[in-house]
Amino acid sequence: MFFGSKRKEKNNDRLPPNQRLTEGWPVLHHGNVPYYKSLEKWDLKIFGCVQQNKELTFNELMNYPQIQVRNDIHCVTGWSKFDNVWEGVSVKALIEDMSLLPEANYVILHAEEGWTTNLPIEDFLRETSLLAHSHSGERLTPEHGFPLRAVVPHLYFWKSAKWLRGIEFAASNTPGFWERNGYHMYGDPFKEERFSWD
Ligand SMILES: Nc1nc2c(c(=O)[nH]1)N[C@H]1C(S)=C(S)[C@@H](COP(=O)(O)O)O[C@H]1N2
Ligand SMILES: [Mo]
Repeated sequence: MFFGSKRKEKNNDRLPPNQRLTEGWPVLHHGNVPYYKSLEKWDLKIFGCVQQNKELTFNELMNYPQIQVRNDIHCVTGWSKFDNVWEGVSVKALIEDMSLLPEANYVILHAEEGWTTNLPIEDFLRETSLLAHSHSGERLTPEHGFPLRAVVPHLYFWKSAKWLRGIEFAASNTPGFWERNGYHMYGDPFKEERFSWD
């Protein structure tokens, strides 16, 4: 009894307001799942407020320092999933290699089919942000973002673009797909920044 209530107390710190814990892993997105037969035509474009635009092949990207992180994810629709183990390229290490212009204050992540999401550059550059290719030691499935997705765990999970194809640095904060449709420009789950009016 004592341990039970103690655990509950701990979970309450860890679970943002009005979220419930899920054991499975829901699949959620707008649009179609891309199914890649090969990654020959895949690239990641880095552009905007940088000295030089870059287009990296999947293999070139994999040469950057990789990290493994464990974190909790929180979807704005109300589910949270604890203890996700991700593996992928460290955003910080990748971006250190790009010469950003001083006005690069925001990031727009571009996914397949023109889907986008926006966030401040400091949030993207956190040590816990990564471009993940694996979850729980296995390659991402097409539904969860194969071959590469962003993971920015301290914001609601819609900021973690699946099927990432571009990273744009921008001087101003331009709303992405869900942000244009009423979602919050920042999206801190612990402050319940779900909608633009929150
Ligand atoms: N490209 C793309 N990425 C996306 C989305 C999307 O619609 N398109 N939806 C977001 C939302 S709302 C959530 S909750 C998570 C869901 O990721 P999952 O399906 O791996 O759980 O992906 C995010 N990334
Ligand atoms: Mo979501």
